[in-house]
Amino acid sequence: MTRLRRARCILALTGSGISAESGLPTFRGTGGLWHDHRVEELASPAGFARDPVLVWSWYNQRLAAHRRASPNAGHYALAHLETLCADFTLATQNVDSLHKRAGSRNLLELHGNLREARCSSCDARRPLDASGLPLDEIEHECGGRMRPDIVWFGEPLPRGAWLQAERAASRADVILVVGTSAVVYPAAALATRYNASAYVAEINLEETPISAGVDFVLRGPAARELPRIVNALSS
Ligand code: BJW
Repeated sequence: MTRLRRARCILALTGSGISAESGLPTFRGTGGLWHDHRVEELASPAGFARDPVLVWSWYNQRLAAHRRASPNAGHYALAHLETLCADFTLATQNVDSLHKRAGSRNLLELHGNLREARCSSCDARRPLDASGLPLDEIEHECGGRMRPDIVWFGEPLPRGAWLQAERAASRADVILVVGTSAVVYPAAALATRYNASAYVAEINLEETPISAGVDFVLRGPAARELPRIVNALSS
């Protein structure tokens, strides 16, 4: 807590676990499959080329769930923490927009978001409402295909967001790693590979590949642990 209180620069890295208490499923582990398809099959350019209707069905269903969900106490605690720290960056792997809806401002959506679809050929964009993209509108008039505006396996992260995240990791005094299995790169590298002197705290229900190397571990749900930390800081 002292390290966090004294921190001049904080980076928070979040994954799907922070949205679990908003009712959204995580990717891996129990319930991390969708109709017997692995995430890697659905969230990849090859998977999209093979079966765009299947992939859009998955994203449309997820988008509807995102819109029904509300930010939880963990999302709000990070938005509040940002107001207490002059140099605060939130890098999320999530595409559910819950951090944005909770009021986080210096937010880097490393894996994109589901607010828009874009054409894989001409880059035309269209906003997505709660029902997502109609399956008969996947084919775009230019001959390309509309795809979700998110980052699939094998694709580079948005350059600007990634550079800002790298810089925030390099200068951070404290790095909070929340609700991520820390197996997907390059996002996971932000936790441990950019700054040997940062104090790294992990908040997760389970052990992850980075647990043994971090400075502090809180084994509990993010929606409980984050408000506890932030309330203690602001009291
Ligand atoms: C709770 C909780 C509660 C539950 N409270 N906690 C070999 C080595 C290293 C890298 C590679 C490699 N082979 C291939 C790669 C690269 C690849 C990669 O990392 N693969 C690994 C899986 C091996 N990475 C990429 O391809 C990336 N791009 C890239 O590297 O580009 C290079 C390039 C450069 C230049 C040109 C071209 C290319 C892109 C990665 C994109 C990932 N995309 C996805 C899907 C898209 C978005 C979407 O559909 O939503 O992003 S995959 C999926 O995993 C999604 C997530 O954002 C991401 C991370 O998952 P997350 O959030 O951590 O979820 P889970 O389920 O894994 O974990 C949840 C955690 O929460 C658990 O730990 C629970 O315990 C915890 N929890 N409830 C607190 N209440």
